[in-house]
Amino acid sequence: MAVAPVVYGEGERPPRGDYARAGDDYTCAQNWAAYTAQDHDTYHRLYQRQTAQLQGLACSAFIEALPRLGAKECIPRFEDVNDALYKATRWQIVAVPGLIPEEAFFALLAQRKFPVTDWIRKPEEFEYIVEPDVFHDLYGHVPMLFNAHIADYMQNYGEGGLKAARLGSCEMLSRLYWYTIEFGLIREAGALRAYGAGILSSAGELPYAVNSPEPKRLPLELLRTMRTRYKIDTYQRTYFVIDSFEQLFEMTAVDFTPLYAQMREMAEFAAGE
Ligand code: HBI
Ligand code: FE
Repeated sequence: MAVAPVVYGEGERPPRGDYARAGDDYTCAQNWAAYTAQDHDTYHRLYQRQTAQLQGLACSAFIEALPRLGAKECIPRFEDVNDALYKATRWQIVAVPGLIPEEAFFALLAQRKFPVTDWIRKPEEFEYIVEPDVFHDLYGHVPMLFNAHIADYMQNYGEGGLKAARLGSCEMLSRLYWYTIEFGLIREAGALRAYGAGILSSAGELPYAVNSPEPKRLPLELLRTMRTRYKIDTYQRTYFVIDSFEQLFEMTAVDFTPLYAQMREMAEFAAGE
């Protein structure tokens, strides 16, 4: 296994950062029975707080699909989520112990499998957590996988990622993922709305990304986006905006090979430039 097992604290269930329980593809069993009442309560409270502020901030595809996740009072069983998700877009979710290496991540996406971290943050991390946990992955990402265009975009991204890895251009492609799937904004009937999972699963960044006068908002453009560095520990300084999911899908359904070559000759942009 490429990743060294991380030591986890007593009483943390499912064990956080224990990669020994994962297979070669980094997937593992969710072990739903091991969640504590406190784990379920944390999920329920995060779910309620975030859902209460979606109107006027989240895109309509997200709001419409959210109930299809099923349980909100407790962490859903992944197999139940899959019953609905597979029927809708032929996607499935698979449990993973946390962040996994890029190539393993791309390989799963290429098979229409989205890796969902199975453990949940501790109550003292309610406001903020650096790593993805089950709330971010499930609540932030999975509703958008019910959208046919996002579903296809994500599979393309996985295939493109495997190719970028061969071409040594993963970093550029990771930026596109970051500024679309994680922090993307969309214009709906003239108004800005969030579709990126990092925004949709954050109580503070959701109103900030959509309404604050502080950050820059630029139209999504492949070269500009892939040349822009990003922040992982603060709200974003720049957001990229699409006009429709069709536009995102069409823009990215091209061969990136010449773009990577072009970008190597070009300067990068700082996060808020
Ligand atoms: N692993 N579990 C998990 N979730 C992610 O979102 C993730 C990952 N590994 C790599 C990764 N994202 C990024 O490098 C993407 O740009 C590929
Ligand atoms: Fe994410």
